[in-house]
Amino acid sequence: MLTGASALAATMMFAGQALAQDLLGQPTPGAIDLQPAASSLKRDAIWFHDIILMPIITVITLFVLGLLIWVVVRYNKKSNPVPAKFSHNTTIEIVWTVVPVIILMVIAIFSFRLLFAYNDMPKPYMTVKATGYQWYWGYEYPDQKISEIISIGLSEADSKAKGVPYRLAADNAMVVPVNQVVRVQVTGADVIHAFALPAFGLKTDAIPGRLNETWFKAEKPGVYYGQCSELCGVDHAFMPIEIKVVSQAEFDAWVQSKTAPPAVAAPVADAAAPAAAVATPASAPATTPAAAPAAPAV
Ligand SMILES: [Cu+2]
Repeated sequence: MLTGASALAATMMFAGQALAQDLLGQPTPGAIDLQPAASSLKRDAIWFHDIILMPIITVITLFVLGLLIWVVVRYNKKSNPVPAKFSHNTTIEIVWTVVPVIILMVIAIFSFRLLFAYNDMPKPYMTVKATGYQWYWGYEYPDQKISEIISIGLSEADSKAKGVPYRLAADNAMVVPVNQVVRVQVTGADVIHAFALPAFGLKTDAIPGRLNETWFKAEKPGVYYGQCSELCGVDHAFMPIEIKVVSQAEFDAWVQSKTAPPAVAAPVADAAAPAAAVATPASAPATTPAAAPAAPAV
């Protein structure tokens, strides 16, 4: 019991410490708790984990540990030389059947409530279709009439140069406005991928031939990172998800830059981006760490 309690205390201290300096939208080195929430769904998920699951599992673990220690100390050969002969006890058998059922029902009530919250999408402001490819993502904005923007993970050198986290940052982020409900339609073009972003509590399979749906409402502007979360081949670890949450005005300007005709002089850099992006899939394998540094030199 003492070992268990001290381990728990150490864990809680560690968690409390990590919590104080957790980064928003990306993992924190040395941290052990869930990433801080940036959407209501994630907040609900954290509540379910911290208030329902963790206390239950802690109590059960300590209870079982106590039982084990009790049996070892009280009923070993030395302290209990003549063991009892009975092998059934109706009362205890009913208790250890009914109590777990009640525990599971309590968990189920909160679990289903969270599940329904995920399915109960408010009226969306916009839709983004996220398609998983081997090994990058494509983001299409049907409402804004923006055709698919290819998003490829940055090489280690590029990440370092830009000061962004390697294997989390991408060349083109999914850009969305803050405080708006964004519906994400998720599918896969070749194999099964998974669209996951911890800060928004998202994890949806990207399955070829099927259109899955999830949603989020980002509460704070910023850059949020996730990763493909279904083993999808050799470069599975190199297809990050980057969502850039901006103000409504910035989003409108971004949409303008993506939809403006390429002939206009001012947004040349932006207008050129989709063309460059579309060209990249062919050279996508070049984003692997081994090939990436070599590519610019050639
Ligand atoms: Cu994948």
